[in-house]
Amino acid sequence: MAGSSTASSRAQSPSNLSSIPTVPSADPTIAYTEHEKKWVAKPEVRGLAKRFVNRLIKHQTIDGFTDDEVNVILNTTIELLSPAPAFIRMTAPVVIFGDTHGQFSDLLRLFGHVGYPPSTRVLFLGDYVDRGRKSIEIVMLLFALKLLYPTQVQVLRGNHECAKMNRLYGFYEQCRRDRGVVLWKKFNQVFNELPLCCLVSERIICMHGGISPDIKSLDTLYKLKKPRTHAECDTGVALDLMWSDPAAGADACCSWQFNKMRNASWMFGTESVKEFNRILDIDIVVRAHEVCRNGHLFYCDKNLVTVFSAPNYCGTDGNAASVMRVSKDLKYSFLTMKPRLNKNDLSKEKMELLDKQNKNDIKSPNPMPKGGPPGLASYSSLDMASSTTSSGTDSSESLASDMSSSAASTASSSCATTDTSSASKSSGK
Ligand SMILES: [Mn+2]
Repeated sequence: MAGSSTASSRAQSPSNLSSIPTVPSADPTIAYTEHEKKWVAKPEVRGLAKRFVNRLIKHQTIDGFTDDEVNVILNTTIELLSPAPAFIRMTAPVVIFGDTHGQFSDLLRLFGHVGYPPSTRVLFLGDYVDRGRKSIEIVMLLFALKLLYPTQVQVLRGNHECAKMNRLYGFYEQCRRDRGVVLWKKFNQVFNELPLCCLVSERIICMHGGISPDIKSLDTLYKLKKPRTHAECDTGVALDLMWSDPAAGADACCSWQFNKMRNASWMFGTESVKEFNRILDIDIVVRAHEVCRNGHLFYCDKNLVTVFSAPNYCGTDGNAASVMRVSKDLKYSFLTMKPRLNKNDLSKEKMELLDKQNKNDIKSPNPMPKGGPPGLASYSSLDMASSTTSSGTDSSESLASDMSSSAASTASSSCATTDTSSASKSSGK
């Protein structure tokens, strides 16, 4: 990782950023996009992938499939993804999902509202595994859909798609219990092949964590290699894309500071994000990685938005879940699934925290009242209540997710609101 002095000196001299003479590297996304367009799984693998999808959607389980069959899906996913660069492109319209963390029934509920591939193009920002109880089901559904519709499904890597994390936070235990450790290792081989960053229609950049002081141009992303070892996951741009966070409140005026909350990577302020968007000539950063009370939250003068798609995270957090819909003409909106909370299940501390977050949200308008980020054609905010019902009933109530079942399907062990990086204690610090 770069030292903080490097970052701050660079941030203080923004003109240096744009004047670095670089010979543009070949854009690796072009070859990969062509590869994906032509790629078709063998008929028997397609048939198997369809059976996985059907069983998962209908019965929320892969019981009945052998380990060999799971391996066929995983090996074919590796075959499809190994030529993928760390940086990929997609074209809107697309629906963007944040963290899902093993909350499989909640993911199905969101899919039920936005539609499944291939009719809906989807981009996932990582953190499929750990915390919730159905991590295997989430990744198997996403990989099977990826094999069936390669250009309609993109799956980025989150910090939990690293063996060092998912050994500790639930995925390993689910694999060991349900399928065996050999399969856990195979899942992590697939995770090593996931891209880290996606540019949507040249205007919206997406990743799991956030930006990096070491990204100086698109060229940096063209040259980025997928991290395939612990050491590679724990350094440089790859680490930052999976781990960094925007700073809020008083810290938002700092350009870059060590991310103490994660014990890894950076927290970045408003000016850093604006500069990043300016030098890359993009409109907005879309990232996940942090739970939001309302499912999504704008930061940095609306130059960045966090999207989080696991409602009532861990069965305790009381948050809503959002997905971000980007239309063909780059208008965007959010579908928000509100948790139906049983306040008796929430601790006094949690209720106070939710009340506090509510007040903070008023300071950071969300959804955005008017205008929208510079460069985007327009902005609209729809929550699921207003955008998907036509009956005129109390839609927020009717569309609230059944949090009692969600809570029951998540890990009963306590979990933090955000990840703290035990992994990153060894990340070169
Ligand atoms: Mn994360």
